Amino acid sequence: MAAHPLRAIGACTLDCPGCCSLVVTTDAEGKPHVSGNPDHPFTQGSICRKGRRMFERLHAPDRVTTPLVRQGDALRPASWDEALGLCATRIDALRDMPERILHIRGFGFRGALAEASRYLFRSLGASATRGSLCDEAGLAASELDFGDNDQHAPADLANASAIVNWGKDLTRSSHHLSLIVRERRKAGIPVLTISPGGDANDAFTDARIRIRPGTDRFLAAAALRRMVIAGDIPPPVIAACTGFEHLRALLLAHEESDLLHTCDARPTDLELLLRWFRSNGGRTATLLGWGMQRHVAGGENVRWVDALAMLSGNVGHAGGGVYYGISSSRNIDARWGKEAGTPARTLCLPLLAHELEQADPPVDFVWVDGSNVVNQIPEATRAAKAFERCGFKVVVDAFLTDTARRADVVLPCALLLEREDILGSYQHDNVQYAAAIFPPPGAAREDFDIIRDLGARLSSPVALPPREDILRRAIDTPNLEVSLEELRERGFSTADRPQVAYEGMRFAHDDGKFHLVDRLSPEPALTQEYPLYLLTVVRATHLHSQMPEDAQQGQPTVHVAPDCTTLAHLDITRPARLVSPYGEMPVRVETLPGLHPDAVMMGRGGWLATGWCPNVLIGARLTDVGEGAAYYSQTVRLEKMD
Ligand SMILES: Nc1nc2c(c(=O)[nH]1)N[C@H]1C(S)=C(S)[C@@H](COP(=O)(O)OP(=O)(O)OC[C@H]3O[C@@H](n4cnc5c(=O)[nH]c(N)nc54)[C@H](O)[C@@H]3O)O[C@H]1N2
Ligand SMILES: Nc1nc2c(c(=O)[nH]1)N[C@H]1C(S)=C(S)[C@@H](COP(=O)(O)OP(=O)(O)OC[C@H]3O[C@@H](n4cnc5c(=O)[nH]c(N)nc54)[C@H](O)[C@@H]3O)O[C@H]1N2
Ligand SMILES: [Mo]
Repeated sequence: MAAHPLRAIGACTLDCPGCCSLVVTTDAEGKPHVSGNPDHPFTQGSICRKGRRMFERLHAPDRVTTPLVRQGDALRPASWDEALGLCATRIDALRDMPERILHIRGFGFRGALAEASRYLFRSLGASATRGSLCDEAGLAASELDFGDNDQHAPADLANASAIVNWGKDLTRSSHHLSLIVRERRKAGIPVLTISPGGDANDAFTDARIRIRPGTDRFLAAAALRRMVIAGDIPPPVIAACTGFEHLRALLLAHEESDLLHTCDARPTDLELLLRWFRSNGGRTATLLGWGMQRHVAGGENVRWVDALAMLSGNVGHAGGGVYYGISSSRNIDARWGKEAGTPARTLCLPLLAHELEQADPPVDFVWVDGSNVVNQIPEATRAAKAFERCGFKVVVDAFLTDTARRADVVLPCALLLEREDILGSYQHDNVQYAAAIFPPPGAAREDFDIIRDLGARLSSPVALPPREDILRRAIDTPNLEVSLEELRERGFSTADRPQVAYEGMRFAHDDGKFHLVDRLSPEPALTQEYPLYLLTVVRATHLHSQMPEDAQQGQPTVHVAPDCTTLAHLDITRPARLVSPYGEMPVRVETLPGLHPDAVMMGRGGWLATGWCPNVLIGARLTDVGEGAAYYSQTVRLEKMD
C-alpha cells in the first residue's frame, strides 16, 4: 500500500469494544482525515469523540520517536542497535532464571500480530501477570451463570420491546451502542437506566433508578423477591435453572424494605423495575455496564442482574438477553503467543505493588508493552516505587508515560493506522483488518518487528513465525469465511454466529442449565471518616491515560451531588482535598445534579506526573471473582485545604 493513499480502510486497535472499521483519507495537502466505515455493520459510518482526535495523538509533539536509554536521572536518545543490545544482554543473563523476568502486557494495542511479545516471553518461560484491571469480574460472573461468555448480536436489539441500561455510560464509553439505543427509542422502545447517576445517559433514558454505588445486587434481589412471592416465575424457566430453591429461601430470609434501603431505592423504583422486566413478552434486553463489577462484590452484582433477567423470562430468545461482553478472540485464532510456553509464575496485576515488593526471587527484568501499569494499578505511588526497584525495566510505548519515565530503556512503537493487524471486538462479531496506512514517525517501529529483532539477538535466539502465517492462521476459524486478500481489501468480515445467545435456554454448563447465584453478601456501611465512594469513570475524549499533559492543568475536577452532606462543611469556590487511607490530592469540586449523594465522581487516566492520578487514592483490593481491581469500592472524604 502506498505511504499516503487517498482512501484506505483501517481499524482502531485500541482497547475499546467498538473496534471500529475506519475510512482514512488525505486531502490535497496530504492532511489526513478519519471517519467510521459506513459499510461496517457496527461502526455504521460513525466514530466516537476520542477516535476523532486520533491524529492529535499520532502527530503529538511529545511523541517518542527514537529509542531512549537511561543515563543517570535522564533518558537519552540511542540507536535501536544499542537499545535492543542492552535488552538482549540482560535477558541472556537471566535465561536460566526466567521467573526473574516479568512480562506485563496491557491491552493498549490488540490483534493477532500483537501477540508477539507474549510469544517471546512465554518461549523464555518468563513470569507474567494474572487478574485484570478491566472487565474480568463480570466475565467470571457471567461464566458462573451461563457457563461461558456469550451475548446476542447487537442487531438483535431491534427485536427488543424494552431496554434496561443497567450501568452503561452510553455516550462516554459505548458510542455505537448509544446510536442503536437512540434508534430504538425513536421506534418507541422505552429505556430504563439504572446507575448512581452523574452519567451522560439522559438523552437515552425514559425512566431512571438512581442507586447507591456497589449495591445493584440488592435492587435485583428486591425485584426477584416480589416475583418469587407472587409465584409468577414460569415453570419452564425454573426448570432451566439450578439453585432455585436455595435462591428462594435466601430471598425470603430478607425484608424488602432492607433490600431497598441498602441500595437506596424507593418502592416506586421497584415498580418501575418490575414493569420493565415483566410485561414485555420476555423481550427486555439488558445492557450491563462494567462499573458495577469494579466493586468488591462486583461479580455478585452482575450475577443478581443475570438472575433477574433469567427468572423474568428474558433470556434465551430474540429481543431479550444480557449484554455484558464477549471474548475479542472468539472469532480469530490468536493463540500462537500463548502456545509458546507457560509462565514460570504469575503475579496478580491489581495487587502488583505488593506482589513486586514480596516477589521471591525478586523481579530483575520487566518488559512492559501496551500498558501504563504504574499509573493504572491501585496504590500507584507504591507501585511506582516497587517498579523502580526492579532491576532493569523496558517499556515499549509512544509516549513518556508514568511507566516509561521510570524505565531503563524506552522503545518507540508504531500506533494505530501505522501497524498492521487483524482483531476482533469484545462487543460484536465482526473481525477487522487494521492496515498500516501511514509510516510510523522517526525511528518508531511496529511491536512485531521490535520483538522479532530482539528474539534474533538473544544468545539462544527465539524466532517468530512469519507475519503472513500468523495473519492467515488468525482468520482460519470455523466462524469466518474470508481470505486474507479479501479481508485486506474490505477491511472487515462478519463471523457466522447465531444472533440469539443461549437459544431455547440451553446454557454452556455441562448440565445445560443456568446456575443461579447462591449468596447475597452484605455491603459494608460507609464510615464518617470516609463517607464517599470514589467513582473514577472513563472520559469521553480520551482513552484511559492517553491524554495530553495540557489537558491536566491546575487541579482535576471532581463532582458531588448537590445534596451530598459533605457540602455542609466545604466551600466549593475554593480548592479542596480528596483523602483516602492511601493518599490525598488537591481537587476542584463541582456539583452534579442526579449523582448519588454517597458518590464522588472523577475522570480516570490522570498522570502521576501531573498530580492527577486517582490511583494514588485507591487501595489494592480484589473483586469477589475474576481477580479484578475493585476500584469503586474505595471510599474517600473531601475536606478543606488549610
Ligand atoms: N482508577 C481507575 N483506574 C482504572 C480503571 C478504573 O475504573 N478506575 N479501569 C481500568 C481499565 S478498564 C483498564 S482497561 C486499564 C487500562 O490501563 P492501561 O492499558 O494501562 O491503559 P493506558 O493507560 O491507556 O495505557 C495503554 C498504553 O498503551 C500504549 N499504546 C497504544 N498503542 C500501542 C501500540 O500499538 N503498541 C504499544 N506497545 N503500546 C501502545 C498507549 O500509549 C498507552 O500508554 O486501566 C484501568 N484503570
Ligand atoms: N471514551 C472512552 N471510551 C472508553 C474507554 C475510555 O477510556 N474512554 N475505555 C474503554 C474500556 S477499556 C473500558 S473497560 C470501557 C469502560 O466502560 P464502563 O465500564 O462502561 O465505564 P466505567 O466508567 O467504569 O463505568 C460506567 C458507569 O458505571 C457507573 N457505575 C459505577 N458504579 C456503579 C454501580 O455500582 N452500579 C451501577 N449500576 N453503575 C455503576 C458509573 O457511574 C459509570 O457511569 O470503556 C471503553 N471505552
Ligand atoms: Mo478496560
